[in-house]
Amino acid sequence: MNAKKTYYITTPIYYPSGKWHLGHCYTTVGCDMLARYKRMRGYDVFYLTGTDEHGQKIEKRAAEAGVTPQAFVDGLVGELKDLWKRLDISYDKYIRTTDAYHKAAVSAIFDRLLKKGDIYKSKYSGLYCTPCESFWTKSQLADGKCPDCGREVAETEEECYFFRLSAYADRVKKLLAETDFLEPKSRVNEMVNNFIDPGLTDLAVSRSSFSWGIPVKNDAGHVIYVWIDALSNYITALGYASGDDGLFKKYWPADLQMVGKEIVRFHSIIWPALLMALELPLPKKVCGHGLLLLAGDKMSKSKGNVIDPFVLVERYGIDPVRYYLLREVPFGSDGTYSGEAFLHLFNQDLCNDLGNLVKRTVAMSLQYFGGRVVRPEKPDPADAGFIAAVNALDGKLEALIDKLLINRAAEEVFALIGRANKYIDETKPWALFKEKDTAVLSRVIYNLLEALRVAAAALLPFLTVAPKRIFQSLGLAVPALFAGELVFGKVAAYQTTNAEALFPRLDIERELTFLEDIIAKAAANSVKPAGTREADKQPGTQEEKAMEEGVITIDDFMKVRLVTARVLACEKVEKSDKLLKSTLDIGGGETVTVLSGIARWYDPAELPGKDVVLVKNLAPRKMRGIESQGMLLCSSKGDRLSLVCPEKGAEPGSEVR
Ligand code: ME8
Repeated sequence: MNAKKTYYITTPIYYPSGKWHLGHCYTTVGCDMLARYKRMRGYDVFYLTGTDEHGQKIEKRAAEAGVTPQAFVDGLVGELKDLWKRLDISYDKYIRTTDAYHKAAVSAIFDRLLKKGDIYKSKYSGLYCTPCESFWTKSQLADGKCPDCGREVAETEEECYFFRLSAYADRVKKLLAETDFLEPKSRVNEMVNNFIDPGLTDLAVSRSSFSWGIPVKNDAGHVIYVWIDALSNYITALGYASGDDGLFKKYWPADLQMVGKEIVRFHSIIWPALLMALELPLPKKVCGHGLLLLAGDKMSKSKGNVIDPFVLVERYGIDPVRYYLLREVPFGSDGTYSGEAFLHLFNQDLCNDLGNLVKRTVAMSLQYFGGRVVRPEKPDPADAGFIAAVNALDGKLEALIDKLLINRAAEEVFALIGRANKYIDETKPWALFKEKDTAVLSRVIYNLLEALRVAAAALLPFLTVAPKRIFQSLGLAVPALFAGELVFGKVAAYQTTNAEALFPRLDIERELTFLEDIIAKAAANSVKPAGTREADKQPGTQEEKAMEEGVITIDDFMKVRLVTARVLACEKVEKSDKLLKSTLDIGGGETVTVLSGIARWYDPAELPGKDVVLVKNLAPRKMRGIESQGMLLCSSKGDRLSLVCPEKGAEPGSEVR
């Protein structure tokens, strides 16, 4: 019997140094979809993820938190594993670089390269960036600062070990320029022009300024550079250099190593050079995807501009979060997170398109045939187009996933769902029922059930909850493989059961407010980089204690700019039951537009001429496509709401204190 083809897929191993965010989920959910997809295509998949737990940054964070580095990373790793559980991530192994087997293997790898002469000891004098743990030459600096993080570098001289990266420059260049090793292609030029052509110098691969790392054997005071430690995880996880390398023999080289674009340099230059030095086969493909941005900036732990995935999953469920990550941003490009886009996909694709198709199809099968719907003797030629659309999905999926176009693949499944909904409108089963045209009606419902079944099967790698519920409603077992599944006409007879609503429709305005609050809360709770005033503040001061109790300082209060404003015009916002749009005179010849959720309490006609109080320096926010440039103050209790107005009226633009 032929052994199954293997497929080894990896995510980067993440730094447990701060809050986990939606950016980490982006890579992990993307790889999870691919792993599930390949399993369903019959591959023997090994999906690896994990954490990169050594280095100066983590040592420092732990010291700031007053715990040992091990205790610090243990806490964050626990949270990450919990997150992956909540997102149904089907990894086969989770590697921690603090695992004993990994440390021993990295030590052996270092030793081997030392013996071979690919690692040697020398003196380094140059410029060092502490947060990035990187040495730079003067010509590599950007405006005199670290080219990676933009921070100050310091003149350093120390003894350290070097990896002979320069010796592999030509082979690495050939690999990048002449093969499909690195995707997307746009990243190849970036690597060759910016890093290889200017000259690859040997890489300093030990550090002596801190101790949280894997020690260099027989040389106290030196630890192995965090990137050598981290990159090796992809082979140590399979048992390389451990004496038990069965998995390594089976799965290496990796089929796909997915990373964010900011670490492509490490994975497409240092990593292949290291493997060449170890005389090991190279991964078949490294893919550098784009980043998830928030308001144009990279979502990142240190900036605190993050979306908390725990909150999203808790409120909306696993499927909507997975769907958003897989559908919204084309792999390769950057994409900006938007609450509006998330909610739109929820209501439009999941609730309207998928939810309705399931509900209508299953309900009709029950109402018209008590759930028993049998395959027609032979299909009607009139249905040929519809059947062809169902059968075409298989090939489309395969071609798109081959090119890692996950979002396009999701689009194709939803195109079929849309086609099936349209088929209901075209065939009008309720009219056929009225006319007692049972044969045609049965054929139509069978066609719909088959389209739904194929779509649900195709969705299994993307969503992990809804497709299973659909199979239950269809009275079928959930398929483990695609083989023979994505074909129209497979089921001879259906016996459907009740279909509950899969995705309840969301109130967009309410949910937008909720989603914006998450961002505000994350920013307020973000870890401040060491060295900032906030991070240096001693806990336990009177000010700190007051803040913990929800008290604000006068400085905090003075940050809010409250002014009086006169309502010039007011109207209802189209398609909204809650919002009024007011044009306000704020003095000095300036006007602003403000949206307020007060339509239940005020008729737009009663507002013009009123003096009100405006929060003037609130960040603008778009609702229903209109930008609101502030907020009106209102008092509210229970069901009562009233605008706050200066008792004697006030000149527009008067300060409120
Ligand atoms: O770089 N958008 O760890 P890290 C999309 N330990 N993906 C994002 C993202 C965002 N805004 N933010 C993070 C490290 N990621 C090293 C890796 S591998 C041998 C060592 C994802 O915690 C993306 O995959 O900074 C990115 O490359 C990775 O998290 C960086 O995670």
